[in-house]
Amino acid sequence: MKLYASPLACSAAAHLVLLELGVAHTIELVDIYAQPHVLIESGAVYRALNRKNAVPALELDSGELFTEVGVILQLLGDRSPESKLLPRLGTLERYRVMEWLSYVGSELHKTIGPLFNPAMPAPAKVLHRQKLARTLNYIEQSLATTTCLTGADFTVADAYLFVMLGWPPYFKVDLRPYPSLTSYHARISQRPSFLRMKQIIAPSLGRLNLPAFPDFDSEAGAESAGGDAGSGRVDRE
Ligand SMILES: N[C@@H](CCC(=O)N[C@@H](CS)C(=O)NCC(=O)O)C(=O)O
Repeated sequence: MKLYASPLACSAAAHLVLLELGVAHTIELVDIYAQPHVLIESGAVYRALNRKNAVPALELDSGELFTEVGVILQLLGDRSPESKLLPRLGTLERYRVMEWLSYVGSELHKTIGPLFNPAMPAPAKVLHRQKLARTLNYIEQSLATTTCLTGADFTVADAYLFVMLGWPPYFKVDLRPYPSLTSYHARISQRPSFLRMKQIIAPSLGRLNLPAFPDFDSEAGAESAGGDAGSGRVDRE
């Protein structure tokens, strides 16, 4: 299967899950900062492949294309039923993971995304930041008693949340007031899948003139991410 992805975008959650599962795959990088969005290798126009013109998109070996982070993560988990990344369909545990996927997608992803948009008026950004604080507070409280979102096991919902938590430093939202989120992010940063993903995406970050994945628990990380965001290469959603 092939994942259409952009190194720092939400598609990183699907990339992370592919690496967690150890499933054979290829990554086709899309420059979502170029207009029109193009495949980095061939220069082909991405919209011709995916009319939504957004990453991620997952192409199965049959040629079928699936979009939407929350669905791609479940599709991947269901194809590796032996893994603990996704409880079986029909179980209450599965609905807990789906509940988090939906919350991260609708309340966090789509609240943070507009903050990247340089055209978003300042008053609207203030409202988004307030909403973001409420959402982060809710997740902070949820993580105070568990190591992962639904308990002890890392699931596809954690992959999604983890990638979203990498974004706030780009627009100078300080996550240090959220100690559970900070230690959660630090723990997941040490997973072999993420360390491997960082190695894989490193060459493309330079090629796309993107900043490194930030360590938001360090002041330097937040500063460098914020500074690079000013270059306009992450001002996109
Ligand atoms: N509803 C989609 C949204 C995906 C999305 O927002 N992708 C962003 C990157 S995080 C993107 O490709 N943006 C490019 C653009 O909007 O031009 C999903 O959940 O997968």
